[in-house]
Amino acid sequence: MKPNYIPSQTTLTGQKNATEHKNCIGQTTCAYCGVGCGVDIHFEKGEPVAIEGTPSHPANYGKLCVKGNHLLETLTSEDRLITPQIDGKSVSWHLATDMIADRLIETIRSHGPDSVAFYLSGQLLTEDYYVANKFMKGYVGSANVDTNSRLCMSSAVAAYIRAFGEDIVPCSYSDLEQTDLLIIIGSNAAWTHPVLYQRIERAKQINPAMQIVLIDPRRTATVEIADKHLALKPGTDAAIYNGLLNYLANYDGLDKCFIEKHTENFDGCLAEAKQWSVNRVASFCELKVQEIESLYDLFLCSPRVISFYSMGINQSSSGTDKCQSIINAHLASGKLLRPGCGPFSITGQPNAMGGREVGGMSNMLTSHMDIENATHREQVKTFWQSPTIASKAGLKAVDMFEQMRSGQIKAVWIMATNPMVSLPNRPIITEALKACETVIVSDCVARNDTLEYANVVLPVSGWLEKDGTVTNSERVISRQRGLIGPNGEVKHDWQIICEVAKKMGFDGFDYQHVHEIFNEWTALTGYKNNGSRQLDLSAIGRLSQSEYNNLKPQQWPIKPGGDSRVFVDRQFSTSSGRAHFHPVTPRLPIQTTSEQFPIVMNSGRLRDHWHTMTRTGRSARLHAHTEHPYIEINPSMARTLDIVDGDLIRAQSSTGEVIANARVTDSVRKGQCFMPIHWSKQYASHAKVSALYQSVIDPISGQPESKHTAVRIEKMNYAQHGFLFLTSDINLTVDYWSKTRISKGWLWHFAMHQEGLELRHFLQEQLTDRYQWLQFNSSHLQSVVAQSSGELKAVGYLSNVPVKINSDWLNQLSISDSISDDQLNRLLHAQTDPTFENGKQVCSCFKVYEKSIVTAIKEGHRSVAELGKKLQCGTNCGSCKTELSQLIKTHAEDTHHDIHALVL
Ligand SMILES: Nc1nc2c(c(=O)[nH]1)N[C@H]1C(S)=C(S)[C@@H](COP(=O)(O)OP(=O)(O)OC[C@H]3O[C@@H](n4cnc5c(=O)[nH]c(N)nc54)[C@H](O)[C@@H]3O)O[C@H]1N2
Ligand SMILES: Nc1nc2c(c(=O)[nH]1)N[C@H]1C(S)=C(S)[C@@H](COP(=O)(O)OP(=O)(O)OC[C@H]3O[C@@H](n4cnc5c(=O)[nH]c(N)nc54)[C@H](O)[C@@H]3O)O[C@H]1N2
Ligand code: SF4
Ligand SMILES: [Mo]
Repeated sequence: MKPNYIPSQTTLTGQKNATEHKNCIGQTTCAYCGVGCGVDIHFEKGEPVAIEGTPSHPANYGKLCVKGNHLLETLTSEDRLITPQIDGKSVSWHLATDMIADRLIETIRSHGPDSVAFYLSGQLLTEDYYVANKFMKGYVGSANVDTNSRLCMSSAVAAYIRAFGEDIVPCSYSDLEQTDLLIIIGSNAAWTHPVLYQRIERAKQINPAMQIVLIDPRRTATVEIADKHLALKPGTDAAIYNGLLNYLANYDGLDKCFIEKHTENFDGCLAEAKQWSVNRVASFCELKVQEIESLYDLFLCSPRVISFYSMGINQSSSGTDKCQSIINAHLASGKLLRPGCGPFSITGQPNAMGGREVGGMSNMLTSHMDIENATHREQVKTFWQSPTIASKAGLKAVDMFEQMRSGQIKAVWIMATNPMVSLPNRPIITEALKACETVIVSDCVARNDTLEYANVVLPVSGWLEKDGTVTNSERVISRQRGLIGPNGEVKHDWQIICEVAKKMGFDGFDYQHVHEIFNEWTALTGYKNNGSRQLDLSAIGRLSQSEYNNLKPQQWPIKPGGDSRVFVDRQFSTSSGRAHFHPVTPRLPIQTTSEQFPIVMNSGRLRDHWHTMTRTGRSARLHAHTEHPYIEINPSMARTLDIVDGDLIRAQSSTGEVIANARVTDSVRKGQCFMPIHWSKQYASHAKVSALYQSVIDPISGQPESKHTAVRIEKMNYAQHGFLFLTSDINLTVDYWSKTRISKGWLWHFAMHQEGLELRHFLQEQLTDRYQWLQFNSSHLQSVVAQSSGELKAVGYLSNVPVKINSDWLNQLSISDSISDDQLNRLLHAQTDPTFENGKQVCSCFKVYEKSIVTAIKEGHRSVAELGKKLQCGTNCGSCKTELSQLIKTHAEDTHHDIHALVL
């Protein structure tokens, strides 16, 4: 019989390699988003060979999106961090942890507990997070322990706490299947929470009466599922919900009984909302009165409504109020805590929720206790038997880096996040890391933009090696299992923290196995809880190692009978037991446009990349969807600025600049542009979009305003444009470059201000191996091709205009054993083999390209299902289905025009 999981025997001293198990399936969870899908890993002869969704996991019931499907490709040992380093030199663990312990002790002794800080991540496991938080708050005695969740969830958290008295997400995924109206606001779920999106899509197929309204200034892939799209002026969402509350009051849409019995401060809240007539909302949000009215009518008349929100709401200088305005409308209408209803904040990272539960942020305690509450502090201290407890909230991410810059924080330990790329205002973050005397970075990769500033670098186990639990967006706790042995000398994050803690003389960190941390933490959630907080995991009980290894996904609150709805008795976690309304005055973004910077820059995610690409960047297949960074601009702006699609353009803000290819599209509104967040210094010279944002934050949550900054845009005029294929990676020192991975190497686009580069010479200098070189020069093009034993090793072009070469063709040539004279000739003349002119790869699972899809559409395959039957596209993970629908819309019309033209 096949085991349904592989236990990993992890101890502080050694690890048992789970791959000793031969042919079997190991179960764990996906490394990426907050949907928290279960994955089955198939092992053959101890090697992970295939991945599929776990059929029984309640988050995904067997489905996986494109990122999940390609997870195994990210497990390469290339560029893995495998040994600890001090100042760039490999050292033993013993030395590294000694040094950290000494430095922290010394810093705390000389400058006090608040001179040290931890900067953590929603990609840590709950157990890692728990010990890090215990270390700082209970033993160092400072609450300077913050996390990248500050950039992600903190506004949602602040609003839930303000409204419910506790950080409770009051919905489940199954609610999405039972609702009448789903408002998707500030989320591009089609790309960012794809498996959830597919659940919604299916729910709508089963119940076509279900209405979906998308509210996003951009027309994103998520529009495919929506009955209506409200492309509002960015930053104006709170007005929509204020106006809604007013409308509900005017048209008998209030649940007076619920308001009366279970809430407080409604009148104050309504008084503010009263000022928002439909007309005022429409003009504030730059929408039509009729668009607003029909949304409000839908809300009023639908018995069950969900507002599904994410970064378009949270990442704002008024994010907490925006979330609160959403909660206000649901409280007022009583449309929450019932099936198919509620204000549903969707978490981004795989364990953002776990981090919130253990109190991983600087203004929280642990187990949903309040750091400002002396009784809570005392309870936690007693439970931990810790020498101290932080007496006040610590610094939030942006302020924490500011205090590094000003010298108050002298030691920081960064784990599982890449702040140089993800925090706003890169110049400030650079100064902060340079100024900080001790920068410790725990990561899995050998290179990222933050590691460059570390004095001490620690190699950590990554996905499939690390072992613990995660909590997803609907409060389901799942095991993330360590199914393969660790690379090199890597250790788990919790192990490293515990080793340092012990060296510092702290006595609460003597765990032999990760399940002991889990047991301690779940017991703490129940300690003196007495029903005062929904987060009580004590019913899970003390688990043995094998029970822990076998732990099935569990949604909390954990109750007999399996109903895990929250606040069933309508007793909220506030001191009065009532939910709190809070009046909201809509505020516009702080980083506004000006004469100097007239255009709004929005930022967000792509379908096939994850954050700063340290993982998805390892998969050639995931690169294929979007090879190079781009900026979306509206056609009217493009005309004014004389920009055409594909031109290199520069966006400059008051803090920095980016350069990328223009994508001219009417999916962004006039006066706005959009850039994906994923490119770091490792992948492009000028595409770090966060550098454009100022350190502007929400006053309550401290969340940065990462969706709205002001830029000016101009076209770049380079003297020379180049294109390279190389089998190995190089440091390209030119004015502009970006690179993408193909299966046997890298492709670069580059550009230079100066003329006169001799390409062959330049490449020969970069490459140490000896190759056979072919060269072709014309008045406008230099081409070189290098081979070794018939294999293609390098291709380069330089011209005064951008050189377009099909990457699949190069990929194909790079993997063939020999290249024909005809292909060499084509290479030298930069003429792609016509069979490869396929357009972009739309379906990553079956490698289906735009050209064949368009041909099939023109042949009459006019639905996603028909395209799937013909070409297989969209039939595996389904992540490309929205793009297929968009192609059908565009090209079915084209065919219509073609026919029309023929008839004429
Ligand atoms: N493929 C992929 N999936 C991911 C991730 C990833 O890196 N890649 N990251 C994960 C993480 S950590 C997170 S936090 C989530 C984020 O998930 P999402 O929030 O869905 O993703 P984003 O693309 O950041 O932003 C969502 C949308 O907000 C819109 N927006 C901008 N300003 C406004 C506004 O003022 N109002 C409204 N209503 N909308 C606005 C943007 O146009 C964008 O389409 O994704 C998770 N999933
Ligand atoms: N302008 C703009 N900025 C944004 C956003 C935006 O939409 N616009 N989104 C924000 C949001 S929502 C988020 S969540 C952040 C994400 O931003 P980051 O958290 O900075 O991005 P990641 O690339 O996920 O960084 C994770 C790092 O941890 C490493 N790592 C992975 N697993 C582990 C582990 O188990 N242990 C350790 N120690 N290391 C590990 C990875 O190699 C990588 O270097 O970006 C934020 N910044
Ligand atoms: S939706 Fe995709 S990225 Fe998110 S957890 Fe599921 S498989 Fe992973
Ligand atoms: Mo996030």
